Amino acid sequence: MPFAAIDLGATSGRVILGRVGPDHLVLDEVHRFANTPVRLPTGLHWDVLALFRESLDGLRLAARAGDGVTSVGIDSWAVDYGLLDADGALLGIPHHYRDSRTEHVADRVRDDIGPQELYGVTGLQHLPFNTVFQLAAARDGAQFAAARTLLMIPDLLTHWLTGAIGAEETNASTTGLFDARTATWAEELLGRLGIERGLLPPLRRPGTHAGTLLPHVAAYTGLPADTTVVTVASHDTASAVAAVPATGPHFAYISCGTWSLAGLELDAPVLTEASRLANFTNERGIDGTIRYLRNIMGMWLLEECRRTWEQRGEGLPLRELLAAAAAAEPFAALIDPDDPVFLTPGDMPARIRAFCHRTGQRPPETHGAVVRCILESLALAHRRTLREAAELAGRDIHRVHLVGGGSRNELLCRFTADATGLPVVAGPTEATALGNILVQARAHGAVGDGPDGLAAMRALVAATQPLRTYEPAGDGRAWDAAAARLAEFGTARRL
Ligand code: LRH
Repeated sequence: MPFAAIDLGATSGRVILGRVGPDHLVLDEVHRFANTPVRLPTGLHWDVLALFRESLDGLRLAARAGDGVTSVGIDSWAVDYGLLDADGALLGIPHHYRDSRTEHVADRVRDDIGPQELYGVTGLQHLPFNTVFQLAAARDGAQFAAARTLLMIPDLLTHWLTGAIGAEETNASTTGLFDARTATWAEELLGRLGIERGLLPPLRRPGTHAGTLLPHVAAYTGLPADTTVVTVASHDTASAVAAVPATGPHFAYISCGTWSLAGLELDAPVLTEASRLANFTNERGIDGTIRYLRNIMGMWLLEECRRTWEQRGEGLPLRELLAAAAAAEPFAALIDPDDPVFLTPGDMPARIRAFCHRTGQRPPETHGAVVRCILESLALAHRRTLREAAELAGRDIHRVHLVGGGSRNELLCRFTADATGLPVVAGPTEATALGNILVQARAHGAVGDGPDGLAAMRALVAATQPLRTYEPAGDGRAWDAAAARLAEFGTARRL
């Protein structure tokens, strides 16, 4: 059966057609487009209309691809939202989470609700751009006053495709307004934050039907009007984790793209003070699972370096950069990827050099040395995060699944295996789209349902997608020494 996934990432979007049967799972990317944020006097925004138009064009291509489209599912990055007025019109242009307007807002919210209490209910890691802080920044504005409905980005697109209103729960769990213990909106907190309960739509679970296409959407795309939009795990990371080809409980995952999301899959949230202080999050996965993880700055560091170099006419193809990194001196310079100085867009090589200066290291000069510094530092951050997660959750890790675009980066996979001392299974690259498609397929009975439905989905991924295992090798003691060096930098405040 064919299913269409609209998969929106922070730098690009895709429409992917997935064909699923009992023993096959084949993806066909029918449309890819850039996701380019736009800076306006009001800050950094997403071009949501362009994203919607490109999604429609992708669906149109999917409709023509030959064997039809059983249903459509949408996932995107988390935390960002659009506001609708009483007539259902979009108020303003959704902000990008990397916009700086939330910079000091968290402190204000903390004055109203203490961080312990906030964590005890939501279990959410502190990130300056969590929806709760974005809303606090927006609260005194004219748009917020007129707002009647808040829709997360995939829910907004679902609304524009179908007219339906709802809040998908894996993405709702990234807002800071969701109760991790009960999987409902955190009603009591809302009142104290000055957020009307009615602003938040009813929650919906992955695997349920959101609605059917509006007539003008069906006419434009060429899809039948009774085509359903299935609610998938609309937070891209939740979709990616659903497609991790793991068996048993003793695995960790790293969903590695713009961000590295590294952690464990648990049955219940960990809401301890130690967990809060280590800044682990308890986001919702499919089937009521908990994604116990921490955000690591990820390939963003490399992407921003490449953007800076390209602007200066010094750009090199990724292959050449990675070859230069492989040949560069090991552990010459290290950064803490979780230092907030790396969060916002801008001259990344300069910020990396400044970090090295500040910590008494010789700054990397060549492109190869910068890339080596990034990849070794990311591998060390993977190690630190997974070890802390294992300890805080009381769960042994026997292997690491590294999925997403970063799984194509051999050097990063090898460094991660060496740094963690664990086998790293790399792939699938398209984990997010696979998770999106598999949840749709399951809703249509095309993969095993029932209590072990998630295991059946993962078994299908393992049986059909190319995977590569990196056994830990190299000099373990050199990685231990590098980890100790990183620990000494004492980054004042992590993400
Ligand atoms: C990854 C991601 C991540 C969020 C961030 C905003 O794309 O969804 O899980 O923390 O974007």
